[in-house]
Amino acid sequence: MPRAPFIVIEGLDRSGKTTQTSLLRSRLEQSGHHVALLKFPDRTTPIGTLIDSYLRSQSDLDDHAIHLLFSANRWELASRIESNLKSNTIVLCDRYAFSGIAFSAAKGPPPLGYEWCRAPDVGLPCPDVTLFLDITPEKARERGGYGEERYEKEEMQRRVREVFRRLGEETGGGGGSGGTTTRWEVIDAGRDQETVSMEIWRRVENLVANGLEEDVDRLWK
Ligand code: T5A
Ligand code: NA
Repeated sequence: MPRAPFIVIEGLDRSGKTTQTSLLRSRLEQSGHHVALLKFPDRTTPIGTLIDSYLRSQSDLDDHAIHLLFSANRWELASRIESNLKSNTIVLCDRYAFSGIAFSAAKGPPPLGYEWCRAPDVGLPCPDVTLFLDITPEKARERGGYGEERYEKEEMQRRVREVFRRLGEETGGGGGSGGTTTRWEVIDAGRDQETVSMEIWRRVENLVANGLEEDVDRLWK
């Protein structure tokens, strides 16, 4: 029996990830699928509470330490992702390891280094498709404004976008360092919600209808 797909929605702050994951979830449920919706950071777990306090600048943590907490927050849910997929529940995820690397690698000084940032997430369940919502920092700023949380500064977002571009090339292309292998789809998220949501549906439709025969892959392994 085929298993359900693991779908990740990624992107810069304000690119519309939460809006689109929610629209996609409704559409999937309306077409009769079981869906488990995850969001990273998951601020509800004990580790998530530390992350939340850091993001709201209520606590300070060494850059390395917070990076590892973000990754641990994903590992907390790794087995749940796998068991859902095996029992034919689609896992839909709002941000994943790619955000973890992009935001930490864009920080500094001193820089943490791309390879160092990637290491703790090696071996996590690999998404079958990652939909990257691409938006310019200027356009993102028009939506509700930056400024409330730690990373919501335009220059930071510009650097984050560059790291995401590298991740897309290396991970989506199947080449680069580490074997994997997610299908990486770039979507212009500067358009209206309905247009973006129709395009997302077009990119997942076949995957969702057919399911997958192969086991869940491991990220960068
Ligand atoms: N982070 C995260 C790390 O550093 N390491 C990690 O490992 C992880 C997982 C918090 C921060 O944590 C960092 C990255 C972040 O800086 P978060 O909790 O996901 O991450 O951030 P949120 O604040 O919840 O979400 P975002 O700011 O990223 O916003 P979304 O989800 O991309 O956008 P959304 O859907 O909430 O929409 C934003 C606004 O735009 C409007 C919406 O109505 C809303 O007002 N909008 C549109 N407007 C016009 N046209 C469209 N197409 C629109 N779509 C949405
Ligand atoms: Na969000």
